Amino acid sequence: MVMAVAERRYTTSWAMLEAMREAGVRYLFANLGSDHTGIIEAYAQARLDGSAAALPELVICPHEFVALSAAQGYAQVSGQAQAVLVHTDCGTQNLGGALHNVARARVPVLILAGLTPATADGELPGSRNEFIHWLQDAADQAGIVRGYVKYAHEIRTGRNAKQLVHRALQIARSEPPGPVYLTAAREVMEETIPVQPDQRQWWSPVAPMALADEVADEIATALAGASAPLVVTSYLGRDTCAVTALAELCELAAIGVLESVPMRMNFPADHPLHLGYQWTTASQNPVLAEADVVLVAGSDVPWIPVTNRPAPGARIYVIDIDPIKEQMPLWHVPAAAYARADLATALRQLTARLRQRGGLATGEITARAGRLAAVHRAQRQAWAAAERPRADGTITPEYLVACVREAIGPGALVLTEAITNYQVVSEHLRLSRPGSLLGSGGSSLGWAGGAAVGAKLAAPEATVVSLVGDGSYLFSVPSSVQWLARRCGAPSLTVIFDNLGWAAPQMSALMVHPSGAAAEVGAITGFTPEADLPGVAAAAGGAYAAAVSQAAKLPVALGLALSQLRRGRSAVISVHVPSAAPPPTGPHHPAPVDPGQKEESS
Ligand SMILES: Cc1ncc(C[n+]2csc(CCOP(=O)(O)OP(=O)(O)O)c2C)c(N)n1
Ligand SMILES: [Mg+2]
Repeated sequence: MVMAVAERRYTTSWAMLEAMREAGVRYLFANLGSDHTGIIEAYAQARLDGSAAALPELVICPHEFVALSAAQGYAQVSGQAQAVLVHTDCGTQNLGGALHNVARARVPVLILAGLTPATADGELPGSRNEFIHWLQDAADQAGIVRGYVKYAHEIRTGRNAKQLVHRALQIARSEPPGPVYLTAAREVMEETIPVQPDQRQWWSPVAPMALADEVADEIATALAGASAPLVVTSYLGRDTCAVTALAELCELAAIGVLESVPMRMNFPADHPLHLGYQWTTASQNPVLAEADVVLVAGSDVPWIPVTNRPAPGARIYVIDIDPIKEQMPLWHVPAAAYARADLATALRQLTARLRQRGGLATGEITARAGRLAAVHRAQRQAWAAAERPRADGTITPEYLVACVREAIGPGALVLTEAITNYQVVSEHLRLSRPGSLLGSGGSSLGWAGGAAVGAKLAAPEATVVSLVGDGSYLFSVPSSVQWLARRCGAPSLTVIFDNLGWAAPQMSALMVHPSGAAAEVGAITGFTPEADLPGVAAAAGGAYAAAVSQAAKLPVALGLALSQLRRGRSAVISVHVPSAAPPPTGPHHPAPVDPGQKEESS
């Protein structure tokens, strides 16, 4: 019997998907619903007539938070905007904190959501025919995301669907990049329309912006005249060219670099001008205190003023594509000038200005470079001394990071969501390769799970390694993540810093109430009874799962996990480490948990 080939229709759904592909969207990370009938038909049609390459590849994601985190990870690695398809109303809500991360990290992602059908009596193809179509009629669906997206709009007719997809992606990709949100009712996505031509050449993102001449002059003059110039950066390394440009500038004028809340590899850890890292600081950083000219180049949190800030007389400059953080209600750095510019371009301008004007005192610069190199070396020596387990074999976070560093080598791509161990990860990983580090850019925990899948899809040759807290691991929806990783052949290694709970909120309480009830009682934020965290990954995605508590077993355990990874299987290894939160001062604390009880692998 000959099967009838389905009638080929050119629909709004097809046009939207085709436009995404034209704009360089490789993957559509999707969680589907009754609003997506036109999309499902388009993908099925593409399979029937062998035209799947005209559309983004459909990646089915069992959870929207994971879908958006995967799109973020892919875009962070590749620089190419990706797309996410979610259900109307509740599907949009389930994006949750992943949207905050994408917005804060300034990552280009197009989110497409359905709207419940706009007609109820069969007036148009796609009209309401299921009970949920009434329940999912949200009064202001875009209102769910409006505070986080650069652009939100409804596609009201298929006739300009391509135009709107390209426009949304142009806005998403233009600096500072970010998420955009498009919606369309089911009837609109079902509409048959005339074929829409390829429009890709008309929608490039806005070209990079340079410093105005007088601003470049002012900053170059300040740097040239400084006796202790310092660059502070958090995310300059999202453009790997900016890392090279920064090194050139700093070497020319012996400028130190301090990474504050580093979400990228911004400056090589082994460069003698690298002067360390700071996250949530409890005391003044001497490097920052000594600076007389501070250039903040790509940072949302260059310091936390209540504990750590530049000296009152220091002259501060801010160069950033987002220099005054319009999206943050309270933000201020007391700068002499704020400039909006592409960082690689601006840094090259400053280097050229310094070269042109000449007159840099060579002897002084050589002497300063020597002094900074000594500070750099002393920091590294102190860090190296901390890289050992306790006498009883307890694995310290420092020792764990050192073992991971030795096991994965310099070529790995590392994702960090290690929370109270962020600082330890920064200091002991010693990353020096541009593009070797990713952070969420925001604060909504669980990003690393989906992001690792997206990162691996973007860099299939890379060894992808996530360093996460146990709480962050559970926030990532690990069942969904691990199923997805196996389904799309994107394995990674996850190392869990398992301190049996949330250390961070306890530390927060102690910072505000150093000798209050929480200090006396101890952590009420612990996870007991203990869950089999790696077991979740084994069950959902066939991952290699192991738990380690004894230092002597750690290198072998990491080696086994990596050998599984090389064979294409994800691995999740939970490592018991002490909590960063201090022990209770009083007798009222819960019974201590022995982290050494469990030691197994599967
Ligand atoms: C989605 C989300 N919910 C809650 C928080 C608040 N929060 C910040 S840190 C933290 C605990 C993280 O635990 P874990 O990953 O185990 O790291 P640890 O604090 O133990 O180092 C929580 C709950 C958050 N940042 N994001
Ligand atoms: Mg924890």
